[in-house]
Amino acid sequence: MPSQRAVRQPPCMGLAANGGAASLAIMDEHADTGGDADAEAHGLRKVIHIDMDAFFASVEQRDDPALRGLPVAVGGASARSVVAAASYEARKFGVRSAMPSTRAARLCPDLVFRMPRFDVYRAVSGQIRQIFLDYTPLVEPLSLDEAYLDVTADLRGIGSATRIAELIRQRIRDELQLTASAGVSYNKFLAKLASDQNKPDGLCVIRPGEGGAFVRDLPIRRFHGVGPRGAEKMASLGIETGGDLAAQPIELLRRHFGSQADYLYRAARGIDLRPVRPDRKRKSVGGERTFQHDISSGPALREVLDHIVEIVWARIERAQARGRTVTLKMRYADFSLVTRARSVPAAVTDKAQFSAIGHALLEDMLPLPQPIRLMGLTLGSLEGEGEEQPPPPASPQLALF
Ligand code: TTP
Ligand code: MG
Ligand code: MG
Repeated sequence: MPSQRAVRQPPCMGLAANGGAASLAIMDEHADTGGDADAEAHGLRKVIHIDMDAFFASVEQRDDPALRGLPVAVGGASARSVVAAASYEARKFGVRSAMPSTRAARLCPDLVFRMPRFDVYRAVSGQIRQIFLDYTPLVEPLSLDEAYLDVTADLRGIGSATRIAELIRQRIRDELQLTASAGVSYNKFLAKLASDQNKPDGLCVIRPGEGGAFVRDLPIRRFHGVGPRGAEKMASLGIETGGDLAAQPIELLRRHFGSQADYLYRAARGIDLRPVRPDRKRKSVGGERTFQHDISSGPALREVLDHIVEIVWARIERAQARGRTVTLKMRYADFSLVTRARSVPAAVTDKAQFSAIGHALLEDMLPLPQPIRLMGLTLGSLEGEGEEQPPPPASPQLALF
């Protein structure tokens, strides 16, 4: 008798890189959510999530053939550096994003380190975005290498989300010599899970009715929006999987997870009502630092500003943010707050310019009337927000330290 303990197949139709047209056609009959009003009334959309494979590392391998097939880490090799991206060859050794570089080098002695080239990654990001926009105006970027697309009513009348996902993957391969993975489903939550399922160079479709089963055995840390701390808290409540989460009453989720509770409650059932938001308005990007001891001397202030520039610029890069206004904020020892802003005609495009504007604002304020306990720097007036100058940021920015 054959064993009854069959390996559980994820309810996801994966396609290998060269998935044949025949299998696509068969999938399409079932995969798409249908553009009819009935489906939409139930919150069903046709959503694709695209995510580039080992993005920074793949771009480095593309641009330097000597790196192809080798374990590559993008990031500094020094003791204080971390790996930003690891090629799939490097991942076989356990090398991962955010790992200290020294640990990565221990795991994989032949690891080749390359410094990041953000300008190139940004340019590629713009190119993939242009490809997406050929199929739908409803494109919501999540980071440089990924985006949600709502193709419920695609611009080319293709009708099949799976077909569109394959066309996009093929175009990324042909036009950019890079690979992307795609998830196709009826909402954002499931599409994002799906794009991760058959990485690299994979496609996964989660059809209507399959979401609940897909989520049931899913480790909770794979839920988009549940960070490492959230996962820890879940674990302390005995919630390890989507199924565990689905078993919790909404009241308990509200008590422990506040405003995220409704999202989690639905996600545990494969439901997500969030629309794909094109050109999501970005908040200003910034950061601030509160000092252990108040400072007032010019050299100390400049040094602190340099440090803040480094950290905030990294955030700007990550958020792919654009802005024309730099705002310097300082809180004096007596807690009074002062902000100074300067705008430039075109978006600030490099760190040196960002730093120079911040320093000019600081120099204008020296000497300070009293020591400060906090300094912050923000890039605002983000493109896509119209021509209006936004007010200086009123909301508290995330603390840097
Ligand atoms: P990801 O899409 O998370 O990862 P990836 O594209 O490298 O690999 P995967 O095939 O699993 O999608 O991130 C995209 C890029 O963002 C990544 O190439 C480098 C950068 N990044 C960091 O700089 N730090 C990080 O901690 C992570 C996760 C990514
Ligand atoms: Mg990626
Ligand atoms: Mg990504």
